[in-house]
Amino acid sequence: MTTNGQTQQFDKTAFKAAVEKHLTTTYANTPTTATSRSWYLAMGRALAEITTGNLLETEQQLAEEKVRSVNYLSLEFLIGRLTGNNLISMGLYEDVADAMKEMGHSLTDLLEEERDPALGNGGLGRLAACFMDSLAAQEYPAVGYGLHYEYGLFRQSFVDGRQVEAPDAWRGLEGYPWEVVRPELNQTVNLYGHVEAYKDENGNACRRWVPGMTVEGVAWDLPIVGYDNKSVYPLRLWECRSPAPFSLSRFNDGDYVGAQYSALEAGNVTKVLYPNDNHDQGKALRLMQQYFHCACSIADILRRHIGAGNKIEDLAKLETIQLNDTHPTIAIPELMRILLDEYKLGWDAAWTISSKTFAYTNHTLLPEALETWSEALIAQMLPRHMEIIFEINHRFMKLVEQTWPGNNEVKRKLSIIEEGSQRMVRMANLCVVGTYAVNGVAALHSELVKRDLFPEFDELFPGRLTNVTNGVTPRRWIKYCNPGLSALISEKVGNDWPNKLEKITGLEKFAEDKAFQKRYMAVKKENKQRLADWVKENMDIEIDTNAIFDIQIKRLHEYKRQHLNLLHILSLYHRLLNDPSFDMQPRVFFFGSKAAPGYALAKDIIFAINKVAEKVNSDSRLGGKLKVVFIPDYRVSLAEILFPAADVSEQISTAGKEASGTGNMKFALNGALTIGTMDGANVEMREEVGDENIFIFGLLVDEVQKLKEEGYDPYRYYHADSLLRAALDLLETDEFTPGKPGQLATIRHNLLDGGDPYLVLADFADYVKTHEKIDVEYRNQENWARKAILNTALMSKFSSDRSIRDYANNIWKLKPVNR
Ligand code: Z2T
Repeated sequence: MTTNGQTQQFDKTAFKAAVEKHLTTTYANTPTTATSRSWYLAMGRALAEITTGNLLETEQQLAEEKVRSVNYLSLEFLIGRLTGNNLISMGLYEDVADAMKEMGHSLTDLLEEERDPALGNGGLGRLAACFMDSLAAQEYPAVGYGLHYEYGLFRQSFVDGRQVEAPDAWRGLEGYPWEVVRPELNQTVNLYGHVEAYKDENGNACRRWVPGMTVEGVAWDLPIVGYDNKSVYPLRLWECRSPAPFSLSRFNDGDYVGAQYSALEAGNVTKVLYPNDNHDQGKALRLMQQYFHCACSIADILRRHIGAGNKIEDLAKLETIQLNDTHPTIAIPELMRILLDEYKLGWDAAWTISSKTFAYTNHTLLPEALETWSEALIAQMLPRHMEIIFEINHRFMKLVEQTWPGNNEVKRKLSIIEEGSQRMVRMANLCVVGTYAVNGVAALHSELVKRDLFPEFDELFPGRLTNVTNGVTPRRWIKYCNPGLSALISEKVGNDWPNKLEKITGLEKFAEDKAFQKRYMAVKKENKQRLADWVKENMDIEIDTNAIFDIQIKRLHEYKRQHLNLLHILSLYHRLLNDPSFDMQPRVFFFGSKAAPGYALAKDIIFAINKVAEKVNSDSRLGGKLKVVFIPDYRVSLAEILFPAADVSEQISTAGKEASGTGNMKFALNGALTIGTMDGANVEMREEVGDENIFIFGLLVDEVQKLKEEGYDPYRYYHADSLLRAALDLLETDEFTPGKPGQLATIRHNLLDGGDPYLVLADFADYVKTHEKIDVEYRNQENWARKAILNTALMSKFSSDRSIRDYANNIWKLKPVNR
């Protein structure tokens, strides 16, 4: 361990020589003619030399010491740009800025050359990235396993207000400077074929998979650099390649284009990230991605385990495997298959190892996001795995029978196999049965997992269902993205808060300090200016930093209720134009959000916000009081500008629908006040900051349920509330789409005649009232400053370092290793 600051020996002369060497030999450029992009690439490569060396050292030490490690399996890692963040973790930010300056370049400009590796959709993928950062910062031995998508989440642009998607070739032509290919770690993955019965040398009846085709898994490592220490852990991403892009046996049978290999060229498997957040699309290629990911990762875990001289029987002692949602569930039957068919263990021995190795995190209760795969599809692509799933279920059904004799209803409900016109495998049920721990991601969510999703499972396996509240890394989400606030914090509480966030509580006593309030608000102003400059430069919209910056940035989904925000904006528009007695603080409403390409209503909401923005921003009658800015192509690198600039954070999901939320935490840490429902982690944030420092509104979970049971009627609210009526009716006019009335009407129609499944109208009045309170509170700047400071000061619980310690202590039983 080192004390704060530079953890690497830094030799500036040698570093400059390394950059120049990469510039000339790796990228074939000369210092006099090279573009900024080449300089960034060369600098990245020179830095990656250091981290790759540390990665190998860490790897070797952990293998020698036979320490227990966690393997984090996730189909998504939304890491964001690495260069700036790694420089901070290495303690080299200033030194490298200096070195690059001597070579004629500004570090901050060079950092802008990096494209975001967008290997995730939203919260789930970003959480995986924060967790890797916290594992490394605290030196919990870990490997992250993911997929090396050729194209990450699509790039978004707006054409006449509508979302248009373009492919995201994140690595560029030259490749990504931080990644290193590890050919010695390659794996072979089997697919299709059939299962064969045979007798082994002792005459025992055995089964084995005779695959129909094989593909190759290529390992790429990205370095996860520990903050202020020397550990570097791998984020290992598998790329699928095809040694022979077709089935050899089929080819020999003359059946070259076997119908079942339809979608298939192996090169397709890791081509693109599926762009759905909180939605299961059920495509065969996605199942293939999932299996490919699991097969490579499990094989690599076993390679490390056996390679270090350990016995297979000790797997659960030395390795634990965390499944990030059900996406990598197929890892369970895959490990079972290897233990049974390759290591020849008996069922019970294999099951003991497997079920003590895996743990599962649930991230949603939304029914449309709960994965099921058709038995027929699994049986075709992975015939041996389907047999094993049946056997797991058969044994599990016996346990259910013992517990509730003769109760077929409960069997039908708990079964891993869902009966129906076509039988489906319920991946969440398989996870609960096949793991030693299941956790939700916030206290409320974990209660609902127990109460609504798996009530009988909680009885069957007492103690298995638990909670680990999410968190975010203070390195990226304060220190790196908000240098002004970071300097202020360090001045008051010392500079070791980024990996000891409890220290930040020390700010509490400055909340009333007028001088501190001034400086805190001055930092906020600078951050608002940085965002305003970005908006001017990229969107040519003028905004006033004296306005309240009110921000909603997250994936577009009905349950997140961007349309509730829009209705509020329409109500303000209506009042400004029609009610002479109405006045308000100037406000700018910011949105940043991508819609899944196939989600029509989500795309309509984007279109509506863009159209309203166009009109509002150019309407001189509003006297500059109201602006709406929809930031295109929202991504991690833009989030780094948006969070620090916010006054108000919108966390307005229907109660019970947002499992946790993590953007809510980033906002509050950076001193924005939350307007939010009693949902997800908002509940715990309120507990920490106190009811006076957060704006809570809307129905509670039980009230939502009750209202639905009583028969919710959106028209009741429409008829009773003239402001709501005015806002909704504006959507039918051509006010925002001149000459084309009705272009925005789908939203109104969905809310009034579509049953308003997320109770937007039921929460509207309270939402408007709460915004009025915000308006009043903001006018008193000292009052607002105090609340904002208290938000920063009282949010230390939400460091992902604490989340990881919870996992390590309560689930993984993992100890840190100090190097
Ligand atoms: C996702 O981002 C989340 C849940 C999912 O369930 C899928 C995706 Cl892609 C399958 C989000 C939750 O919606 C959010 O509340 C939570 O904070 C986040 O995962 C991390 O736990």
